[in-house]
Amino acid sequence: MAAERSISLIGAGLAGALLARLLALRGWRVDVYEKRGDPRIAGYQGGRSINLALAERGRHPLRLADAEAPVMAQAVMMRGRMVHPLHGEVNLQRYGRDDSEVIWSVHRGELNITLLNLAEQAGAKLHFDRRLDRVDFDNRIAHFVDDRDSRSFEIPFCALIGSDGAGSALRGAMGKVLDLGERVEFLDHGYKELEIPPAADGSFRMEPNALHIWPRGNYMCIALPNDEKTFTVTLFMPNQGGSTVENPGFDTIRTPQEARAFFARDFPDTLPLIPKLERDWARNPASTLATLHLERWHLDGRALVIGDAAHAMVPFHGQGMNCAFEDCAALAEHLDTHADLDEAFAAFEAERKPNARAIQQMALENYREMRDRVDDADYRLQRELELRLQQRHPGVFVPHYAMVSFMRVPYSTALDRSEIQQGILVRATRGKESLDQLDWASVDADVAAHLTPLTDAA
Ligand code: FAD
Ligand code: 8RB
Repeated sequence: MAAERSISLIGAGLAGALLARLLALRGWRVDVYEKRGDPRIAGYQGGRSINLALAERGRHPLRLADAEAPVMAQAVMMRGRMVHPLHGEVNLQRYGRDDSEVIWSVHRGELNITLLNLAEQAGAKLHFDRRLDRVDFDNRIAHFVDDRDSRSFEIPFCALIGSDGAGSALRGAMGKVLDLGERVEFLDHGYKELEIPPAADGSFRMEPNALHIWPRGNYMCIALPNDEKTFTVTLFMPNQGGSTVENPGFDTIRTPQEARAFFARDFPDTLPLIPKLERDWARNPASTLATLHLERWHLDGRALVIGDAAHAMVPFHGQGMNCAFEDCAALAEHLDTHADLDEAFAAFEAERKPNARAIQQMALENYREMRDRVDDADYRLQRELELRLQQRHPGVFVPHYAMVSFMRVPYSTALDRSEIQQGILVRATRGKESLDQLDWASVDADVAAHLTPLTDAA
């Protein structure tokens, strides 16, 4: 039945555009409704950090959609963390063993446009300036508003998929007819973005092939390269500081001038790189960070949420988009293999919910690591041991970062194994200052006792 293979997506962001492409390629009739104007005409109105880290998990769904090559054409390689200590030398901590184990910085606006064009080429119909307002699930009618003139539209649907981001309107509508078990966990830290423009000669002002980190204990800055030779700097710190200058918060830095003084003290090497610090500080608001937990992702076969709409997470593993892209590939697969939508949505939820949970937890944990641990001696010894154990036990001991960023093992598997491995690393290095002091026979025995070979989703 033709109408059965018809689906309406809410939101033409990263997940919506990719899913539209995947489903249209598989012969579905796809309509996508996006509240904003067409970014290909209007100019990109993102208002968000313009670069994102793309890892293997995100690249694979792009490959399935024949979208990898145009995306990678504008990507900048990031080989590792470039750590900027307050005192001491800048140093690169590689993410992987060689240049095949890296992550990539991609421009959000360009990525979105590339995917929209490919979705359209595959036959998906894109409808811009259509904001989902409310849904009559009984009669299967969705109500949209054009925010330019407040006109409203009633559009019938077979099934709705909410790829409308963390503030999902579809999730809101579903919540009115079904208890979704929604819980938002706010982090008491926020973020603010600043820009490093190109140098006078048009080149990058720092090493481009790295993700820069300025760890400062309870807060940090990071910077990702853009292909137009700029960097986006993001400052993460508590929303509320303490009473002393040692505990800054967004509330204790009250003016752009105080922001400059703060950077001069804590991030002195960035000051000459951010010429418009005061302007950026005043212009870009401090934004909040949160994890969204949702017990139920679908309303029988009528509606489903994916991506940030289902499981928004804090940014510290750079996996929000990568996870959303994995969702798209998984959903396309389930829609192909299940005869009815209710079953397909339920199978998708069962597969993805534990994995979303796992990456949400790992993302929270990576904040402490980035801001506070990367500079510690015991941490560095554990990383050194991790690499040695990877060589001694290939395919058995696989570093945490590699499982998350270079492989496609389910996030829940990565989390379980990382917890076991962390135990091994801690037991082996306790009281030790160098790997020379290790009792390798007992470390190997610990590995053999707790880990089995890891099989990647090939
Ligand atoms: P979105 O990409 O947010 O798309 C939602 C779309 O729905 C938007 O186009 C929106 O306009 C539209 N919409 C919203 N409401 C409605 C409505 N009522 N009706 C119609 N349309 C609507 N992830 C990574 O993997 N790596 C990174 O390095 C990374 N960096 C990030 C940096 C920043 C500053 C931010 C904010 C996020 C970052 N993320 C990163 C996370 C990533 O952006 C998200 O996880 C990803 O965009 C989720 O995709 P999505 O399609 O679910 O939502
Ligand atoms: N959302 C990233 C990593 C892990 C890096 C590492 C971390 C900014 C908002 Cl904070 C962050 C990572 O462990 O060495 N990979 O990719 C991206 C990150 O922040 C992005 C740019 C970001 N995401 C709201 C702000």
